[in-house]
Amino acid sequence: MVESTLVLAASALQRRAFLKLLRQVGTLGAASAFGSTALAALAGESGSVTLPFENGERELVAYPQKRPLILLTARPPQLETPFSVFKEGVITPNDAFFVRYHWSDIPTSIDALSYRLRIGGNVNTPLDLSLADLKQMADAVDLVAVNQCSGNSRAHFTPRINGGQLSNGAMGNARWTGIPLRKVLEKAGVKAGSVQVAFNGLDAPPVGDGPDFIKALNIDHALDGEVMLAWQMNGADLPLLNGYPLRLIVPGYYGTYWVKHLSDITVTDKVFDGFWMSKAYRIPDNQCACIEPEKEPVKTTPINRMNVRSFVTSLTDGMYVWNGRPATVRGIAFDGGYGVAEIAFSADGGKNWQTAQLGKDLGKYSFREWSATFTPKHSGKHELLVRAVNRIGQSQPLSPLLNPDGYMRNVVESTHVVAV
Ligand SMILES: Nc1nc2c(c(=O)[nH]1)N[C@H]1C(S)=C(S)[C@@H](COP(=O)(O)O)O[C@H]1N2
Ligand SMILES: [Mo]
Repeated sequence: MVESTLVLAASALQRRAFLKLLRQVGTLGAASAFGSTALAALAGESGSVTLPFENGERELVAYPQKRPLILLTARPPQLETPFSVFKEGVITPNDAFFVRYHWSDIPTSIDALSYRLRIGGNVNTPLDLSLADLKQMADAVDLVAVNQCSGNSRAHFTPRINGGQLSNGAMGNARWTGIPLRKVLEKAGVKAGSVQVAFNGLDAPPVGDGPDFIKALNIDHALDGEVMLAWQMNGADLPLLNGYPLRLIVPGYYGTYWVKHLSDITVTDKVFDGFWMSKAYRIPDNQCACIEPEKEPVKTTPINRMNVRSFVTSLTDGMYVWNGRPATVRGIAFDGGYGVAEIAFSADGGKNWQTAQLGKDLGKYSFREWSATFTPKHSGKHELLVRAVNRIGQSQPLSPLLNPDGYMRNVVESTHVVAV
């Protein structure tokens, strides 16, 4: 008892220190370029956090246009959003949005005037477009959508799974502005017999190191009118680290397809077989995308639509609530684009469930806020569980589903609070 109280006190202190840090450090100016200085030198260090798993100590580092974020790697920059950001609101601020890259050779300065997007391959008229051309091509459209890394939450698996040891902050929800990819493909004229469309950005592997990061979508998907070329995020230019000046938005799909600093779109007449499609980012080709521990899947398929998830955001492990008084718990839920239909909340580790109240609907690709009220009937620990169901009846497992890369974690999350 004494021991657990001490642990709680320590984590509360850490949390306070952490919040203080977040308040202290303002955001940097909205520059569209870092200049030529090494990125690492520009990143200001601002303390540290301990994430709730083994070897969870991380530095908080402020990169240009970013508030201090959780540093996973510096070369290339991989930054995670501190989970407390998700309780600020349903839209993730640009300066708090996570950052993921594969190769260290990333653009540190992009001139918006000389920037070009090339469309080629199996098309009638190859195009070479400026940002201004793109903005004139069609009416701009707006869409609120979640971008989540396939490996979000990977570090919460036990035993450990190889790959970036991410907590739950490799996701974010933003309002994206741009034009439908379809408009550009129609202008170029997709030839009959086209199979896929491949997307490349301005970043590259260091010489001799490996395959360029190129992703592909099936032709029907690319032409569905929802996949977007976006130049704005939450009403401002994309931050450089989130893909300035243009990125692909693939609503409902894992972030791996959301290619940043988009430079080349290539229509193909066969399935694109680059490394990042044919070897990496693949999941077991079955209903659950899962497999027993230590086993290798017989057949795999490219990772695709996100599964359904939900989180408590207003309370974290070890926080206190008043015994005998109603406490309102808030959180977020999302899925791969069917939309969240219902959220079940339990305050007693899953013995009893109640239906949570859903918040404002910002569209089927957005985070959806929810809230539920419970009154602790005894002092001490209470285990809060939350489980979302989407509009096609998909839900979250009570124990984690496994695949070799630790992708798509969506186990029912549990938060322990203490009634006093
Ligand atoms: N050009 C480029 N685009 C990229 C990547 C990359 O390495 N290079 N990584 C992808 C992956 S795996 C993810 S999860 C998202 C993350 O988007 P963000 O960095 O804006 O959060 O970007 C995607 N787009
Ligand atoms: Mo990712």
